Amino acid sequence: MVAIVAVASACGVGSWTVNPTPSPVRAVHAALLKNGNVLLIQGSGNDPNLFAAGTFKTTEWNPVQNTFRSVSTPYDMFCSGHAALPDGSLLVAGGTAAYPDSATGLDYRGSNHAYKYDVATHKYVAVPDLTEGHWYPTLVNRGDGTIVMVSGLDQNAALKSNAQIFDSTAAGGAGAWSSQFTTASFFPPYPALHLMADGRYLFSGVSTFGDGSDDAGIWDATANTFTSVPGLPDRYQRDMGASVMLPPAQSQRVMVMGGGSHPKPEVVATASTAIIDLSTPSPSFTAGPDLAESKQYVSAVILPDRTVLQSGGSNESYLDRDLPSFKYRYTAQIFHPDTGAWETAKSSTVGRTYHSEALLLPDGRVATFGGNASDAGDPFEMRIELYTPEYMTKTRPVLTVGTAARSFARGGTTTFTADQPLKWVHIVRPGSATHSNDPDQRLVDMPFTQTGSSVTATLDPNPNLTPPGWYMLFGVDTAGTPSVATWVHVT
Ligand SMILES: [Cu+2]
Repeated sequence: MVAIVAVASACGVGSWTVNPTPSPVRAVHAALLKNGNVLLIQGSGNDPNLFAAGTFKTTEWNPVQNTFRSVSTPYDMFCSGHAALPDGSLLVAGGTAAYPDSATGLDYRGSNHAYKYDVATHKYVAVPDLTEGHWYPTLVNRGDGTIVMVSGLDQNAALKSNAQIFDSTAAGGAGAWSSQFTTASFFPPYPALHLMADGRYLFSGVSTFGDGSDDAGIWDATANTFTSVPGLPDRYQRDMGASVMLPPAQSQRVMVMGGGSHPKPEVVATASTAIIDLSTPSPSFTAGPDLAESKQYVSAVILPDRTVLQSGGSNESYLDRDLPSFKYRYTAQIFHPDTGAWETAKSSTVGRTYHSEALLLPDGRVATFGGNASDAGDPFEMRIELYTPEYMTKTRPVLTVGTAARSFARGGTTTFTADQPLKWVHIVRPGSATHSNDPDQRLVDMPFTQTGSSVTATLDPNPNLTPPGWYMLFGVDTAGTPSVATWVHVT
């Protein structure tokens, strides 16, 4: 392992800025849309009184203008799952049908509703209901543009590992769910699933409220078969750790970071990480370099210079937040997949725990949102804090991408101009995050040729590397500085 040379003072690289305007809604869910705005979904926002009143909220934040658009929210999307569809609309499924009921002793009950958020009209559009309720389901793309929805508490508050597959092109574009099936291996709520190049999924062992008893492994959603993978360290401390496919996706490596054991306050978080190389015949986890501090509720975000930012979290369950032992984790680090080393980033100033998220923005900054209970003493963290990486301060390469070049197929090419010689061209899937879970996040390398300013880049023909949809196209110059994003549509 190569030690990375410190490139800044001990306080770390980059900078953090608290957005002058807090979010008008509790950001339990955050998804970057193809128009560059961020959809922040509260639903009832973990407030039983709002649930009882039928008060469900969503806002669409424009990070350039710093404006918020209130969005009518048709059901309680609190603790739903979500993933972008091929046309860029956001599929939202499941959520909350009822809060815990002390009279019956029932836990949260899952909603069976599903909608898609239409980016052009800023409205939720109904799609068919799920067969049963799902509270804490994971939604993740497949190479054919369908979406797998799996796990969660059902309408009777029973934890089930049932799956359905949504095809947005079925029924004349109205969409349809497949019949429900039970997954070959049990998946805990919000399982971290990563689409592999061969079309199967890695379940990395990270989840929300999973106790570690369910093996990490590889799931074939078509044949519904499962093969365990060995070697995940601290498997009983991966609750709300982070799990990310390292850039570029062609390397087929997934990294697990941190985690705890909510709601067991006696189990503190881990600082350990692990990496699995899915391109090998019998993949297994190997230990990676520790985080600077133990943390659960950690977020991991792919940056457009092919590194990964980790931020947020706490040393133990947020339920302990009033105990002297509880500590927010403000440290942030950048992982360099090429050297396998962490670089120290500037620490954040806002604490983030349960129900917090982080997303890459098209300009290359990272926006962080949400968290139950804030370090300012409020019941929910409404502040938005932005991380500005070092590359934002550099002269950045400028890509000029014509309209026709903004749509291409898997196996196809796109031609545009760049004002600098480039080192890399790649596309990044917009984030769709909740509970440290962002399963579709990926950066896909596009091999290219450059003659003067003219660049022609090719997208790998394998559909499983690049599920169809909207992506951010970046070029990176020979100094490692990325351009800002141009939105492209992959068909
Ligand atoms: Cu939750």
